[in-house]
Amino acid sequence: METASVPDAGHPHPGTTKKAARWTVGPIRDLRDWLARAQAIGELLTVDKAVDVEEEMSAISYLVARRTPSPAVLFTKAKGFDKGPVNLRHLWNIYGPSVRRIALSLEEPPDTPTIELISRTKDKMKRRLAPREVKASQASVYENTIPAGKVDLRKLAIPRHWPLDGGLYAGTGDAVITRDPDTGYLNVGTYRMMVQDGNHTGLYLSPGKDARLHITRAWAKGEALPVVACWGVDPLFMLVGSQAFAKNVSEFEFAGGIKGEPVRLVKATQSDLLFPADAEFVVEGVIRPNAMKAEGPFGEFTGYYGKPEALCPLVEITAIHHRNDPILTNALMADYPSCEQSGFFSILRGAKIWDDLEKLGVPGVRGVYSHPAAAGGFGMTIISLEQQYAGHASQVLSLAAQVPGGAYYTKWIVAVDEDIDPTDMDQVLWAMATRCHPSADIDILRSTWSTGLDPTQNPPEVRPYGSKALINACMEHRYLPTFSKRTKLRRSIYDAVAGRWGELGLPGSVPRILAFEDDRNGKAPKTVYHDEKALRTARDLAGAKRRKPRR
Ligand SMILES: Cc1cc2nc3c(=O)[nH]c(=O)nc-3n(C[C@H](O)[C@H](O)[C@H](O)COP(=O)(O)O)c2cc1C
Ligand SMILES: [Mn+2]
Repeated sequence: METASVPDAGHPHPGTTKKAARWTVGPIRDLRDWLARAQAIGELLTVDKAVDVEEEMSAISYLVARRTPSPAVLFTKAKGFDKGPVNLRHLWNIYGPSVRRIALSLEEPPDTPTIELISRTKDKMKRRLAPREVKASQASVYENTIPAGKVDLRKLAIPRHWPLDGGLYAGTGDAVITRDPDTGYLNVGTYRMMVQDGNHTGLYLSPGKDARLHITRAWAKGEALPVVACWGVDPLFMLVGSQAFAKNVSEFEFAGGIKGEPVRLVKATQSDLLFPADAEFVVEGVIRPNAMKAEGPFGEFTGYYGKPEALCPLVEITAIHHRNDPILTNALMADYPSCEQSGFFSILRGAKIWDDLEKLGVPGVRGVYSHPAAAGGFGMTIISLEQQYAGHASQVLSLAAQVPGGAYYTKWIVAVDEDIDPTDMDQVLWAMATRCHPSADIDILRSTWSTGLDPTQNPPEVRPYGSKALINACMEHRYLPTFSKRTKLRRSIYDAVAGRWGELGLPGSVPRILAFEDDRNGKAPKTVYHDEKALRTARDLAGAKRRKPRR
């Protein structure tokens, strides 16, 4: 690895010299602050040698994501662009598979255990803070402006991600801001933008995505829709911009809630939109009524090229603003683990679904996980649940499959009991193999919210409709009192062994265990109420089964 050099942290925080304690110094201000902190926890690699933006940077991102540890990579030189009008730098593998960098953005200690991080994020999602508007003079993004007549995207170092992509993609790890034409709230969405010519880009939007709904309603009134796209920005905005938050509340409020202070926004110059004041590189534009142009294909989160080239809204660029030596934030879509969204979806999406379930007042949820290997975290949701009543698991499965945070794409929804850690696939598979009776415990939902990017439905025209399997891998509720008893260690024995772990020369540290024999002390599980008659019937049935072979 090359040596990592300190990026120019634009706004040093007081007390940031103590490396180990760096994440504790208060809300991250902008991308440069984020980079300094990633560096401080040893997770930033700076490459100063010239690297090609056409396929080379993305290839490095793909490969570095397959290494452990897997640092974020900042390229300071794009090959062939040393004389370009803007000295664009490029950040790749922003989070990659690193839960530590995700924790950093969530303003949590880098070594927080995964399930704990999901739980804290879920709680933070309940906290909304309205953004704070600052003056243009206080916004570092206005260090440089390129007016409409001078914009030429072809002179900028804009990457090609995959060999068969339909073009160069400038916005990927981005934050695209639009205003709802009816309610006026500001949406932040992470959407890809392909260069179409010197001053136009595409804006790809799957059905049901908020900016697409805004465009549709603006066009219905015969109006153009203004847009601001931050192509280089504090990656927290990608975290919130890629979750399905309520359609009438700004993601900026959730970003503030996560930061613990309002985000600083500045007014655009060509519209009344607001965007992060310390963004690196920002494009203002307008989507005129019915302006569409063929876009794609693009190597997607599924690990496939999404679908053939198709019409998509066209953005006419009306101004560009950028900091000095701006940094473009790039997000590679790929198979696991190289898909930029995989790692952070496993935290944010699980947290969002959990939050949605809590808002509905569903009890007993102990954890929710979107497994990163399942199509960038979109493909599978696992819910750990303390069953409290008949039908509880089935209710949770149906809701988790359809709540706003979890409905899009997801194909596999799995419920497990509370003694299973949903972030540990080995435990989940054990539950699926021992507590699920496929002929009785799997339900299918049809014609659900999905995307043309799903390769499994053909021909492509029918692709937007998905389907979902609800897999109940909880112990069958009806027979909880008599369900085969799991082999568990006695807590006193575990404690004794743990206490002598080192003395006995046992390897590594003591594994964490969730369930002990003494917890339930051989009695019926605490969460189940069965009336005596039902209980007797269950015991009789179980007894009859056991006796059978002896006859
Ligand atoms: C890096 C990245 C790129 C994405 N690109 C797109 C895209 O081009 N089009 C799209 O519809 N969704 C895309 N998504 C998914 C959306 O960001 C996500 O569904 C989000 O909920 C959209 O915001 P909205 O709910 O405000 O519409 C992308 C997600 C990530 C993480
Ligand atoms: Mn939204």
